[in-house]
Amino acid sequence: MLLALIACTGAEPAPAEDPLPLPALLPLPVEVRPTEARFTLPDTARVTWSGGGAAEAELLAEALRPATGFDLPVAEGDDGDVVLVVDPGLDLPAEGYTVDVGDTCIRVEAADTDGLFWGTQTVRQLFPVAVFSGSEAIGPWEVPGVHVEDAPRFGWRGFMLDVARHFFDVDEVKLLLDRMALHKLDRLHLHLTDDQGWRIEITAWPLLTEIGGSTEVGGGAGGWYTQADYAEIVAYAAARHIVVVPEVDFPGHAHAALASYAALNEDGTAEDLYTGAPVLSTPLWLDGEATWDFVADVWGEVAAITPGPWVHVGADEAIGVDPDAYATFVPWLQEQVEADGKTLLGWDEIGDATLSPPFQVQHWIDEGRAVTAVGQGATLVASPAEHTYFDMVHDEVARFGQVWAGPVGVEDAYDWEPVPAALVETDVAGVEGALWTELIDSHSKLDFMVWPRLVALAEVGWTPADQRDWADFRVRLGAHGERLSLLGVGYYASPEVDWTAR
Ligand code: TNX
Repeated sequence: MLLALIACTGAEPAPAEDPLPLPALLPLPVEVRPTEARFTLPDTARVTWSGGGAAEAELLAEALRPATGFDLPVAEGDDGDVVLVVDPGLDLPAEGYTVDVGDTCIRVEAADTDGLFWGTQTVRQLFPVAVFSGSEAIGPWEVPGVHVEDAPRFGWRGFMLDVARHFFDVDEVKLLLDRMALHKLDRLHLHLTDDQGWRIEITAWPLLTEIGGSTEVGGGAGGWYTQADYAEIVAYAAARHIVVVPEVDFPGHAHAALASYAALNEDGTAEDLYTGAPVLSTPLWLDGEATWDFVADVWGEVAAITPGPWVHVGADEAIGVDPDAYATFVPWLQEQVEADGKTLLGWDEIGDATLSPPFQVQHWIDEGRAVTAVGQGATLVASPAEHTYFDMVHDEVARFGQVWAGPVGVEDAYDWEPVPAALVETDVAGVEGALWTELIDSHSKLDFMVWPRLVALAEVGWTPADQRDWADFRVRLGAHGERLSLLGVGYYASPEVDWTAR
């Protein structure tokens, strides 16, 4: 660390000035030590990388160019104004990083490129808020001297978007990924199928998208991702150190599939498309011969286009499914996805089936079932609806949204513990926020429901429990609102927070 400090320190100590105030950092890093130094990004600034991190350096430069108006060339080396270093020999945990701001440079070090990337997100937040402007803004681009040492509490810091009830296109998902990355979130769970829509191309079963993807809640045009679109999302996410987790929800929530193929129906007649908002959860016909081949085909294709290790099989709300059939189907699903090299993830209800580790359970409503699954060797992704369901109404003022687990205020989204009392830290992979979209038919409504609650969730997933403090978070979030505004995020200005820029 001494070396790093020396590397960013000039021969002459900088003249003493009042220290710059430290900008709000979200999620809160593990350790933040202000120093006397002060760095100013010159218009000739270069970003250099060594040992890895070329792509991360380019993304950082891309993020800083619009507001600064600087060229910010990127090159290999360790002599830049912003220096990124990947060194597997460094004694840092997975995804960990250090940032040192000295008088002459900013230095980010990590043992892996995940950590390096998260470090660059901290660097962005250390600049004046105007750096988030999409067009040239007024400097100077001064950064207070600081030493940051940081690593996440949990490896799984996710967000689920339901693209089935209402479809969101590739560009909308990319925008979301950019915003997730800024908050060090690293899993995008796409809920790709439900009663009201089928959103992923399956080449062996083309009517799934042609028919099942042709509409959405309210009867709009719907839409779907071609496999090439999906690959584009996966690659864009990967560049931002986010893993895409696809969900195909069976045996319940299968109405769109049954509307696409007559052969999947017991009476040999395709269902009518469903465009209502209420949960229907039409089940697969598990006695049908075609059904199991169909499911195997779907998972074969979805697994093949998913480089990440996890796939989400849903398995929630299997209303009307015989419990024995459920108990046979879910372990069979596990065999299918394991044959494709993937690890199964499912909602609470999978606690009713007998599964073998490794697998993951996503807890949303029934802690007992989730704990049962953990008893079978699962790790838990914590998404308790009353804290993480961002389709819930914010409060009495905002009104818009679902109410069954709400309201979910910013403090509710922040002030909770992801490890259930019956479990220990290592049972828990992490946390995930969720946006179900029965009511969400536009990107502005998405923004309004997701933000700022997802910022709160990000800190729950990242920051050690004993360092989380609502009163402190509230103040930092109040300053962060200006960044969100500059990024064009239409967040809900909750009255729980004093938004400093408003
Ligand atoms: C419950 S969460 C559901 C979804 C709905 C959501 C609405 C879960 C596994 N199932 O199908 O969209 O509530 O809030």
